Amino acid sequence: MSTGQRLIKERTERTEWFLNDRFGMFIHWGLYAIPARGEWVRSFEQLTVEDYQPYFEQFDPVDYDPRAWAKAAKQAGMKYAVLTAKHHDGFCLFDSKLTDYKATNTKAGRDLVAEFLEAFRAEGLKVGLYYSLIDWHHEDYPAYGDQIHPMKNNEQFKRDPANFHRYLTYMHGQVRELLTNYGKLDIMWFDFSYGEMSQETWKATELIGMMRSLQPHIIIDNRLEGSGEHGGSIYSDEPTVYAGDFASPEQIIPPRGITGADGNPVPWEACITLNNNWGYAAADRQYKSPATVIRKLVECVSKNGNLLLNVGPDAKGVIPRESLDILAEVGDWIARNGDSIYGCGASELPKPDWGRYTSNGGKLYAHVFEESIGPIVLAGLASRVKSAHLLADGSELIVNTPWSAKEFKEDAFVNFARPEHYTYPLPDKR
Ligand code: JFZ
Repeated sequence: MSTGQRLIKERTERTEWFLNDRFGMFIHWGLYAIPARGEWVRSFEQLTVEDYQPYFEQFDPVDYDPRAWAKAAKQAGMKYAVLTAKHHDGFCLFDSKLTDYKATNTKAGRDLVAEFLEAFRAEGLKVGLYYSLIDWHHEDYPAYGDQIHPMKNNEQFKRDPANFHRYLTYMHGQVRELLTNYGKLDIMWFDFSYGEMSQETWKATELIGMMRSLQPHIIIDNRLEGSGEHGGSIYSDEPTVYAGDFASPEQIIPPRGITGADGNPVPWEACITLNNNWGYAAADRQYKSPATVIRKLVECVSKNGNLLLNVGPDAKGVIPRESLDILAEVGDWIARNGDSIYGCGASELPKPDWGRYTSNGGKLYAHVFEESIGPIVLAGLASRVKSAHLLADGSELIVNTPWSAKEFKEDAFVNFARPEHYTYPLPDKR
């Protein structure tokens, strides 16, 4: 067995639970919840360290109750959650010994990561942490190239890249803290690589070696390597050790899922926001409807992928009401239809006209997205459909060929007596 084959085999074993669970909660939370203009505010508005400091002084999440977050996630049907332990602004929600720029030194006065982990584990969810490779606060993090980041004129632009090794010691040290002091972590979500800032610039082989020795089972995203066109060796049949366990398409669902060079599916997880921001953005009211979220979840599963759906709690620590309402409706649907999501993946059939299929090998789930004008057609399945039922209530659906469709001999026809008898009644009140 080649090294690449061994790495792919290990990846397959590690990601088994992940591909079964399918649906998780992403949580972007930090000082940026106070300006409430998204987590990139420091960069986009070219704020200096001093400009940003008041948010550190003000940070006081009096309503932070991770047990309420965990309940909302669980009721939404989510099986795991990933919290920003540190985002690009460098502020740590955890009690790192390696910096003073942390929640314990704010009015919060406590380790917010530890409380998050405890609360989510208590609800039976798997837990992950997002850790930003980029750090706008650390004095040894070098300036950005100017191709993607509007950081020119910022004081950080003058930093000396010769001291980058000190940042690497810090970054590796913090990852070691997270993997040592917080019990079993299921996911580590690094973000992100760009240009030269990727792969061994992060001392990625060493980092992964340390991580695997501390927590061999942990699954890691693919952003220690580049993203986008340099999507990384996770797609190849000879991945690097730091290629990651899953690909992380952002704000997009891959058109055809993701297949590796060996023809086998590559684990992936689309990360998607509920409105148009990751961090809390008070003015952003453009929330997706529950029906859209459900259909996007189905789309991910129908392409062998996961959905990591983001919430951005506010400065007090509260998940926005709009987000909670959407999650509640999604959860309502999953409570009745979860068998078509968990443990399911792509069916071998082409996408049907009226919606999507998911399958767990034994059963085929027909997700009817369109209003039907008659029976839905299961193209090519004439001799294969033994019976059909509504998943939500178990009621029988009649499979027969209408008189006007006798010539379509390859196909099966499933009847719906009334519109509300669609396989999956989708809430669409928005
Ligand atoms: C990154 C973060 O910058 C963002 O704040 C959020 O955390 C998201 C989940 O991940 O978003 C990216 C990452 C890479 C690119 C653009 C946005 N890129 O390579 O252009």
